[in-house]
Amino acid sequence: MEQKKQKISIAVPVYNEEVIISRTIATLCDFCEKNLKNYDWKIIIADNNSGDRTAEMAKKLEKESAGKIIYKFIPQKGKGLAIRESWKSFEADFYIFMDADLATALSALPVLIKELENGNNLVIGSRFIKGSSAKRMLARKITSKVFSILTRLTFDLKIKDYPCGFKGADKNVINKILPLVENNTFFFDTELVIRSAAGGMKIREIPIVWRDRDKTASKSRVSISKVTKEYLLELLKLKNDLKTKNG
Ligand SMILES: Nc1nc2c(ncn2[C@@H]2O[C@H](COP(=O)(O)OP(=O)(O)O)[C@@H](O)[C@H]2O)c(=O)[nH]1
Ligand SMILES: [Mg+2]
Repeated sequence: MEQKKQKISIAVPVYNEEVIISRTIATLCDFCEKNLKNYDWKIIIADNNSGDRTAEMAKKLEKESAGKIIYKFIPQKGKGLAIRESWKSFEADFYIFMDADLATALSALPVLIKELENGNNLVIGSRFIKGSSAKRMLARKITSKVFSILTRLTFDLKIKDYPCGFKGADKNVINKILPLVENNTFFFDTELVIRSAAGGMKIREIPIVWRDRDKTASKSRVSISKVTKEYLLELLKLKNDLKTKNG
C-alpha cells in the first residue's frame, strides 16, 4: 500500500524581487522535484504589494508550475505577515519559509524536513554552529553576532541563530505558538523561536551554508540601522511580555 505523502508548505516572502525571483524560484522548484519526491510540497510566493514586476513574474511562475507554485498577494507590508498568511493559506504537516535570494544552500532543505520528522517542533537553519559557513558583509556579520549574544543572554537560551531566513515548523508550533507571535515584520521569526522555547517546544538548529545576496544583482531589502533598532526594541518588549505572563 502506498503511504500517504507528508504535506510541506514552503513560503517564500518577496518584496521587489524582479531581478532574482524567476531564477531562484525555478531553482527551488527544480530542487524540490528532484529531492522531495516522497512529499506533497507546495511553494507559496508571498508578495506584499511589490512595486516592480515581481507579481507579474510570480504569476507566470504559478501558471507554468502545474499547481506546485502559488502566488499569494498580501496588501499590507511585512515579511512576517507574508510568511504567516502563506502558512495559514495551505494546510500542511510541515511549514517552512526561506528567503527568496536562496541565501541558504538548498542542501539543508531535506535535512530540515528530516529533523521535523524526527519529532522536533521547530528547526532553525543556523550560521553559528559547527558545520555551518556564512559568507557575509562584515557589518552584517557583526550585528548578527551581537543579536545572537543579546538574545541568548536576555532569554537564557542556548540557541545561536534567531533571524536566519530558513526555518521549519510542525503543527504544534503553528497551532500553539504562531497565534501568540505579535511581530509581523523582520522580528517575526526571532519571536517565533523565543516563544517556542518558552512554550516548551523542541527546537533544533542545523548547520547551513549561507551566502548574502550578490550586491551586483540586487541590494538587501534590509537597512542595518533600522533593523538593529527594531530588533533591540522588540527584544525588550518580548522580554517584558514573557515576564508579565509568567509572573
Ligand atoms: N513579503 C515580503 N517580503 C520581504 C519584505 N522585506 C523583505 N522581504 C523578503 O525577505 C527576504 C530577506 O530579505 P533580504 O533583503 O535578503 O534580507 P537579508 O538577507 O537580511 O539582507 C527576501 O526574500 C525578501 O524579498 C516585506 O516587506 N515583505
Ligand atoms: Mg538575503
